[in-house]
Amino acid sequence: MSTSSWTSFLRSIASYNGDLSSLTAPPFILSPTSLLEYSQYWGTNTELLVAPASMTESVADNDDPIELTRLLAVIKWFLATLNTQYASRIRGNHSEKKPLNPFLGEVFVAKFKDQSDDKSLGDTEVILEQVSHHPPVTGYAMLNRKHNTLLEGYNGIRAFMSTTALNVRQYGHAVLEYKDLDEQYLITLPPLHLEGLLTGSPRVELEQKSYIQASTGYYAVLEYSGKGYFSGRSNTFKCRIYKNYEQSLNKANALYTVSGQWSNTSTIGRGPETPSSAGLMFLDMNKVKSEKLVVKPISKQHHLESRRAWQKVAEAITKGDYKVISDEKSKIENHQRALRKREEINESAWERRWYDDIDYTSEEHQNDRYIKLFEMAHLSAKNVPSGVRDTNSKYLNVDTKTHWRFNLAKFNAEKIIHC
Ligand code: CLR
Repeated sequence: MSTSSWTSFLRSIASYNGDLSSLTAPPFILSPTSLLEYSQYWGTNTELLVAPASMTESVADNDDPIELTRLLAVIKWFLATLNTQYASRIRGNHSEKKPLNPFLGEVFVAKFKDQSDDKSLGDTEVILEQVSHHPPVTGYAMLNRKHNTLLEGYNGIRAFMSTTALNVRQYGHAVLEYKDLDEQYLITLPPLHLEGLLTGSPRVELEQKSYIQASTGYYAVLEYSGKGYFSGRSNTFKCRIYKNYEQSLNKANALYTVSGQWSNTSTIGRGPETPSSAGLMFLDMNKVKSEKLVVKPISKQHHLESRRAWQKVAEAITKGDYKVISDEKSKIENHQRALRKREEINESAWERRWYDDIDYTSEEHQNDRYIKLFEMAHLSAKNVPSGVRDTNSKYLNVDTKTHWRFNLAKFNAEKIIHC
């Protein structure tokens, strides 16, 4: 990579503020993968994902209520997804690149195949759809039919530049549901930034907090830090678990604290701190199993499926053929522009395939279970950065409450695009 082009790229993004689609990057930091695919990593660890589904009274091995045991199991799974979403995904080439900017209606479907000997895990279907192009918003669902478990949510990315980092705020949330237990978990998406821009090796560091609110009342607060904050290590976190949101107002009420590195090992202890030496091992990421993602061959894919749609661009990026990259990208962009134009003339809108937009202010949603979870955790259910409190004065005047939600019935009725 030439230093001068890197420097001029940095200069060009120094004042950058807004949506990723308008960020133009030089070819050497382009990734051949669509940003849509980045949501697949919610589903990599099937064993941890489905474990809580079979945790009923009969497996209790201490005096804790089983609901608390299940929340701890959900946290294990969550830490494993953080690792695949933000760290292990790039382990091979060590730094982040700029993903392809998904077009409206782009989809990615695949299956995490059960590789266990006794086939007890079941396959997890991955169902991703780009529900908005500008700003980019992805709808995601991970469906394990064998364990009647569904994770679904959406993710809108906004980014702004500070002196040394690209800061990213995620709009949206995830909801994990164990249908047989009628139990739900609302999960907020952590703020993050890209470090290492100045040295040309960008990597993600999570920051601030994210929350997990269980329908059982239990509530977890995860706090993130990087090098030189709590400790000298990157990817550090501390997670405190409380009986409910009200109890969390005083740290001393924490039932358990888990701490360590979400990309490596973590320990657990009772109460508000984990004694670093005496803590009990909570999760060793090196021992977490991942299932294998099986994607249909490109020749069998529909033209809206990511890898087929971007095939020529991806090949050109791998070869470093800048002219073909830009020609093939323009073809996709022009086609999208023509579609939008036609919709405008016909006064119609692009029909989302498997996701619905849900307005929380509308009458029909007043008894929505998700709204209840937002209320329990005192989180704003408006269209604000994920994890913002309902009392945050900066966002009090935001009046949109539109969220995206997976519609299983639509997916089951799908005739053309299958995992
Ligand atoms: C997308 C949603 C996933 C988690 C996730 C992981 C990595 C993030 C990505 C999200 C958004 C886009 C992202 C990426 C890391 C790098 C990339 C921030 C949040 C940016 C756009 C790359 C910019 C490239 C530079 C060199 C400027 O669940």
